Amino acid sequence: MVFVRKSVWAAGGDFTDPILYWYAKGVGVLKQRAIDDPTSWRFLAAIHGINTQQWQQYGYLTNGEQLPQQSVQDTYWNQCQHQTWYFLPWHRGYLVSLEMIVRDAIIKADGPADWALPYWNYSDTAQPNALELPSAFASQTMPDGSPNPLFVEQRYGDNTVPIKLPAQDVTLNNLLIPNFTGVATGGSSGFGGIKTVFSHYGEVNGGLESKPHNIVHVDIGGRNPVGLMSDPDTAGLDPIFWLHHANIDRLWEVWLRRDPSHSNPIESAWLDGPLDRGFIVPLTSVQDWKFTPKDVLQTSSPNLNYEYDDLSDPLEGATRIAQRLRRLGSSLNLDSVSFSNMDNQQSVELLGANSVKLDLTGRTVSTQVRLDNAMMRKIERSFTTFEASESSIQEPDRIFLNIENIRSAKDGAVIDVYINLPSGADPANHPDLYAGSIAFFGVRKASLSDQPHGGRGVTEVLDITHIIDALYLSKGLEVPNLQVQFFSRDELTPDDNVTVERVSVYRQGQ
Ligand SMILES: [Cu+2]
Repeated sequence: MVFVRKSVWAAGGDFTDPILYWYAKGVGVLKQRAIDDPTSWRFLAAIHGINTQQWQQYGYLTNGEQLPQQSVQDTYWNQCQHQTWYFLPWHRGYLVSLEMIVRDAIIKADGPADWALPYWNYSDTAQPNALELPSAFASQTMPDGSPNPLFVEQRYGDNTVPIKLPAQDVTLNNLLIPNFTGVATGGSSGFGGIKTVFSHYGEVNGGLESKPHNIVHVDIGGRNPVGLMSDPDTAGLDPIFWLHHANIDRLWEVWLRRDPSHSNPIESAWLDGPLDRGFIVPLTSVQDWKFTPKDVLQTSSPNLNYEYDDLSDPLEGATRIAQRLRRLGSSLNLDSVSFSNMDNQQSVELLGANSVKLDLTGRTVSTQVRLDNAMMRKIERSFTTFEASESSIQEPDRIFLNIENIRSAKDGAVIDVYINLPSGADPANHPDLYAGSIAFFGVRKASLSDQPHGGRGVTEVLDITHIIDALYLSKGLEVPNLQVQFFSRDELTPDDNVTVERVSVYRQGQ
């Protein structure tokens, strides 16, 4: 039997859905287990990440409680892969572990033997409630009046009840990214992330990881105070975590199917990696599973054994290049044009950078990136030569804004980034100048200098090609600089210590 993961909305998102009713029951059983039991709720959450101080503060750990032996902690805990091309395969194995352990608990409680983890498709525009936290997670009690194991007090969201995600945060443009693997510096960070070793905290966010993954985390967890879902060291404690990640896992499958040119990496460094520390999760209290990305490529394979009820393409076959050429008024017959997606063979060059480290205290900060004149002429040429012929088409250069080495003492912030907004203008009135958003999920830990990563913080790469296209069409590229504006969704204090080492702009092309 292949288990079918269904939409949380398939039966309304409340406890009349047996999948959610039994998920709550199963989570309740796991929550009763001691933290040194590998099938307990807290052991499983600690595999993602644990900070004992935060756990105590939130009541998930009592002072002096017996933790597993250090060697067990070193093997299993603090494994989650972020800012890396292992982000998707690691989380896939992690979900399988949780799903098997919860199913086992459900079956032992006489629940359905075919139970599978549901997913939360917040981007489903056909579903009127898609953006709302499903009510089974929002109510404090079960139908019989007992406490609801799916309810979490530490979800602060945007202070609306129930939590509702901003629609702009769950758009799926990143499904248009052609390559799985990004380039390490300056250019596209790929759909799946950049090549790294074992990366509990890395540096550059990949496309799907950035959005919708990171931003949905902090939209649910909130920031004042920082809720469970906003920090990777507490996120796995929230039962909604698993439905969010099932959706991210589903979007990986959607991406692979929606365009025949989309594919997973074939390098052994990915398939058999990481070599410096392997992935391992429990399947039962006595059985482990060591896995590599190669082991999790087919969801229907015997060790994974699941499929999704819906893998349809939310973008209905749209491709990034066709969208772009249409935007540029191309007269080419797009159906007869073929493009190669060899991002990794393209060159990446710096166009310019700002000159000062930024302190993002407050709500609005702006900086100027001076652009290299010769580089801009080069980009201009890439626009004027691409129309040459349908058989030898070259896409004009793509342009990427890099927000480098973002550091913060706290997770949970969301900063919207705009380019060349007229001074005093309301960003809401200029969606065409929106570059993207940075959501702080894992930035706190990536900023600590005692971590393997050395406290370099996180780098966000935003594709601003659409803004450069518009500049080209309106007044040409005779621009000496770009104004980059940061709008934090809430006030950042000096204690938050949010800084950006450098803001830079790169071209990627032939
Ligand atoms: Cu996550």
